[in-house]
Amino acid sequence: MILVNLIGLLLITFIIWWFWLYHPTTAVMAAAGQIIDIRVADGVYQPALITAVVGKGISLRFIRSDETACAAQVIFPELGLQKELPLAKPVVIRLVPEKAGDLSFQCQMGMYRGMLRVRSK
Ligand SMILES: [Cu+2]
Repeated sequence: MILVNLIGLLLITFIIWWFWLYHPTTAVMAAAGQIIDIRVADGVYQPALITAVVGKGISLRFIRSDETACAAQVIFPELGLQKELPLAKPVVIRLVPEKAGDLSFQCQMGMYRGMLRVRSK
């Protein structure tokens, strides 16, 4: 009984950490016009944090190797952008960030999560 409680507690701790406390730390900086490859596998985008500059277009190339339906879409909620990610078929999303700030992207359930950090210059 205690063991079951303990496992439950660990699970809750993990869920809280994953959804609210976890933030990607290593950033990939995108030069203007550059294509950034983002791997979609094992529950994480890699890289999950990309920095860009206002007004400089970048391309994000999503390459999905996770077969689960969870990874089937990528969504940029702030941009109202939603794309299907077919398995093993790279999908390029071109963006020109219009203002500084963080643009998140995620799968439809919010399990996969990433961030596009836009700087003013
Ligand atoms: Cu998902």
